[in-house]
Amino acid sequence: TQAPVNVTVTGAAGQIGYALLFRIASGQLLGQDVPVKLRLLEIPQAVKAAEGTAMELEDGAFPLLAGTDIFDDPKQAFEGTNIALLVGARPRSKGMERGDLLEANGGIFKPQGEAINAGAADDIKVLVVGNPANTNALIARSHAPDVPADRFTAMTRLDHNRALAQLSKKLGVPVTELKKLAIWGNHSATQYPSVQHAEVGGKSVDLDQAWLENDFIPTVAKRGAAIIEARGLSSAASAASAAIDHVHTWVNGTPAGDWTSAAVVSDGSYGVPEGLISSFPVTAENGQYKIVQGLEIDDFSRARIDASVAELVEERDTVQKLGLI
Ligand code: NAX
Repeated sequence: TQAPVNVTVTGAAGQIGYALLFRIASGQLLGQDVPVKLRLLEIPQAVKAAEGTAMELEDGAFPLLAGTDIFDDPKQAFEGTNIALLVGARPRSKGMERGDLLEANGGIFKPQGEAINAGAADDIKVLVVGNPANTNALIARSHAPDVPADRFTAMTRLDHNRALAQLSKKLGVPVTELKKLAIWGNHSATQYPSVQHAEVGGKSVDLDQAWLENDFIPTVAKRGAAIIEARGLSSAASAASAAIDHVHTWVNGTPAGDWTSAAVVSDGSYGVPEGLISSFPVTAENGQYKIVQGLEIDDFSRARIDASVAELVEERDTVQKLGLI
């Protein structure tokens, strides 16, 4: 039998953690034949709550769960880890400026990057969920110089799934009929959900530009705020589900003739400055995400991509000034 895969989850006592851990334990992250060992990282004040979640994990008697360990030290939590889901982050509190937010998160993602560099397994794959996800990933990555850059990703799969769901509803077709949607740029309100290359039942689709601009794009980009408004809490189960999808696709690949979306380190493709962690249409093969190449970008898309990438550049410049990268 296979040795368990080590999966580290940070922010394990939070609401995404609560939805995520049980799906990992049940085999949905890596497959029904892959045992997993969970390594939970929390801040000291939340370790007790994480212990409660670990008790419930035990009570699930999951056949694939080889054990759960809890840490409040990143060095230990990332020791030997194969997959790291960086969920815990510092939320924006009232009156907090953007720079303060980036600085507070730098205090989390810098030591985590260093710990990954020092102790993670050679095949480490990192997904950053905690916001601001793209720039947090950039910070972690810049402190892990020995880890190949393409192992650091940030999550825009939730945005991708939201886009699929909205288009499916609009066209009255199941999501399985939709292909080649893409999220570009930052996981923020500036993101660009693109249907420029979308296919429905194998054919390109002609959508009303007014609907795209006034309905589809803002609905997808502001969905997080709408969930908070309705639920009184931010998206959690859907975010956990997207994190599962992101890693599952990374490991198992994308189906032929389709792609998905992920924020990955830019190689300069489509004019996105090299080194930025920006969302692109991506395929996965042999455990590697690759930016889909050679797509024609129309003027509308160009302007939207540039606007979101400009925000990422600004975030990068801010963390650079703060000495975080
Ligand atoms: P919660 O506040 O419920 O949980 C966060 C947990 O992280 C807490 O238990 C906290 O103790 C822990 N934590 C804080 N600092 C830590 C550190 N240094 N090491 C380890 N753990 C630490 O938030 P939750 O709703 O679970 O959301 C987590 C993050 O996901 C937030 O930053 C949120 O903004 C982000 N999201 C990202 C999404 C995406 O698509 N990329 C969508 C959903 C979500 O909004």
